[in-house]
Amino acid sequence: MKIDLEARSQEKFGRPLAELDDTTICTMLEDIVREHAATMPLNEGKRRLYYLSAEFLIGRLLTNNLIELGVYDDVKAQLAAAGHDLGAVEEREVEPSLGNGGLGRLAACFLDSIATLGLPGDGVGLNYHYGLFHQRFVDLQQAAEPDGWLDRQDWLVKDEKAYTVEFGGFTVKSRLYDIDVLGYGRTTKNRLRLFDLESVDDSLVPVNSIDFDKGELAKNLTLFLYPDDSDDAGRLLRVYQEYFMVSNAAQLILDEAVERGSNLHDLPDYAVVQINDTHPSMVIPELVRLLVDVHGFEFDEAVSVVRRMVAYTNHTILAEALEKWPLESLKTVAPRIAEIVVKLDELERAENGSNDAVAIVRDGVVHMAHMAIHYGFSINGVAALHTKILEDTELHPFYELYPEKFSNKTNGITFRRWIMDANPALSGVLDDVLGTDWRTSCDLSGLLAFKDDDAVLARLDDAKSEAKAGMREFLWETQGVRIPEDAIIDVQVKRIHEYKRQQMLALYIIWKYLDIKNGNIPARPLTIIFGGKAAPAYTIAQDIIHLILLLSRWIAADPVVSPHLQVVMIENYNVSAAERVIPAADISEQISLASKEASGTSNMKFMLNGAVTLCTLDGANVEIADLVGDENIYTFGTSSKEVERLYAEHAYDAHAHYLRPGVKLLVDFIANPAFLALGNAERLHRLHDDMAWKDWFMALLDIEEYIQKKEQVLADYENRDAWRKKSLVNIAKAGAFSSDRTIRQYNEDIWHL
Ligand code: AZC
Repeated sequence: MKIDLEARSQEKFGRPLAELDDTTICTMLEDIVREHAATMPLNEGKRRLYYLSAEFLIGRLLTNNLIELGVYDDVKAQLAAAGHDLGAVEEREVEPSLGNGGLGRLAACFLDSIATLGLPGDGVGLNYHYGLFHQRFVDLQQAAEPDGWLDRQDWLVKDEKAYTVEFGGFTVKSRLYDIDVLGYGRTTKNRLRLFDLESVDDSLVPVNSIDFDKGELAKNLTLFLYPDDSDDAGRLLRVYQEYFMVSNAAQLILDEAVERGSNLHDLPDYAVVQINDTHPSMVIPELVRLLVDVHGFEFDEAVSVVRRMVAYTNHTILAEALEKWPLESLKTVAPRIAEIVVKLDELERAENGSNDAVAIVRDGVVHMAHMAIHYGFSINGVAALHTKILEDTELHPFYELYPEKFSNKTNGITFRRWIMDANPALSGVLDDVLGTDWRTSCDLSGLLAFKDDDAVLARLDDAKSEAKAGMREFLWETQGVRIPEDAIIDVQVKRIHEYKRQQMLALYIIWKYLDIKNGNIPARPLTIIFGGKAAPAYTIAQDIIHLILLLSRWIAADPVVSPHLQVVMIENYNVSAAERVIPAADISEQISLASKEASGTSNMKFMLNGAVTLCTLDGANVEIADLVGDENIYTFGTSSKEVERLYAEHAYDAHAHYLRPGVKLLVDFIANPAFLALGNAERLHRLHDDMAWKDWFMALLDIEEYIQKKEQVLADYENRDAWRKKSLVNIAKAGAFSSDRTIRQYNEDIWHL
């Protein structure tokens, strides 16, 4: 592809490139890329993958697409010659708001790898107009506002395909929008296909509030991602969304298979469906419905076709995330689907001897994961430990029934975004040291040979400094905070959840604050950075945000402590913020309660960018630890086996842990009089009491060992040579976590594209 920006500027605007502003240039570049992508043919193959997901956290696309097309450096140079900075232009792009966290970002990394490997496979989801809420901090608390990203984006292209979806009592028409998905160095593409309502009405959304009229389903279904599901109306809305998504997806799948020559009896030769957690699992009864009601199949044959084409990924063992819908809700939303689900349940009971533990419908409740396991041909977990827990405990009865269906697919991250795009300085060093092959192979192991090479270690260090400078600028411009130049950067960025234990890091901060007050002055400043949103209905998570914001303000105002300790909570943390912060990190905080974090993916991004991990042996941390070896990672905490035992035997006594003197001091600090006066007393009391009496995710069990380990990390950081080596080893071993590897495994074991 050749781009001539000067000519384009003259042709479009009748003005030289030098005179255009950044926003105009951004749109112009997006147009150029989009128009070029429109001419690229799709990846072909008899069998096509449909990756169904309620979320695709794709991030900004311009830089990524310029990299995929191999024109990034050229565009940058042309802009520079006209006095423009591509970095500033990139900032004008609005980030799409189509995902919550890990599961959505994983889907985005997967699309990138599927396209890069040249496999025929599209993402299918929903076009949420306001996506996930925009987070603001008001009075040291999270406020949720609508994120009107759709008004200002330039990538969606209307597709001519449109379907009808029948709900109980009313029918809607859909509209399909596509975003082209390019692969690195490829001349062919895939698509992200986002369904919307034809009758959607944006005016239902009030300015500055995410509360809206839940009554008018034909107008509001695609307005928000996961509407607050804490009440019945919200929960029901989500079932409507899911059915809307899968009905459209199933119709699209059949349509395209027929276009490519399928007679539908051979559908599994033409299509394979990966369902990303249970949200799209109703695609199973919906495919059955279409085959029986529209295409005249016998029920049994329809089921046998669907069984050979659907695979399911589980992303969590948290009970509240494993979807269960009242059968009555399904009857309201889609009566025919409820009927088919009941028949699928009866068939399963007939086949497996009616075992309630694995039933699809039990006591009037539909277990979506059970349906996906019985009628899918594959089920996978997302890290070795997680899959083992599924097999041995959480889904054990299913594993006994179908051991051959189970497999592990450890998550991965795309190197295009998480190093080439996010960390040009480090990418440049790797090019010089290793040659550019790593950009396609994702193999960085050659770096190990330079473990004792001072020049290479120094260059890696320079790249880290450059990334830190970029982050400092970003935090100053977007958050108004200044970070000391020589600070150790310690980062925990992810959704706010008790199991991820941001509250444990908050307790460390309290400990450190008191330690500095006691005269123990650290060797250099420590900046602890948080980022993440809390579900609006998740009260304790909001309380944790409040505590962090309060600590941040409190410490900043303390003249004794503030030169040594700083707490930053990034407002509205998203993919763009991640791209600035992760490359700059020294310490990667992965401190979930062992057994609870299915995999984690930020752990992989930090490692790739040379941070050293401080972690529990949970999710993919276990695999990172195995790869880098003891001297290059810091692990602590109660083992996953022991945690499971404590839960099973109800043997964890939070209050006993609270009463230990060193611990009580820290927890009580949350509700100290000065905090109560400065902050929200209700929130602080609630959080304090929750930790002192319940502490469901056992932060108090691990806190002392955590503090000890963290202090060791900080001390070791001062041995600069040893630390640089640790950092190098982490980068060198990160190739194992390329999502290209993950996708190859999905393809070899499950999809067979
Ligand atoms: C997340 C898991 O919590 C995380 O550990 C994992 O890395 C990620 O999926 C990708 O597999 N799960 C979710 O985001 N789950 C939901 C329901 O949002």
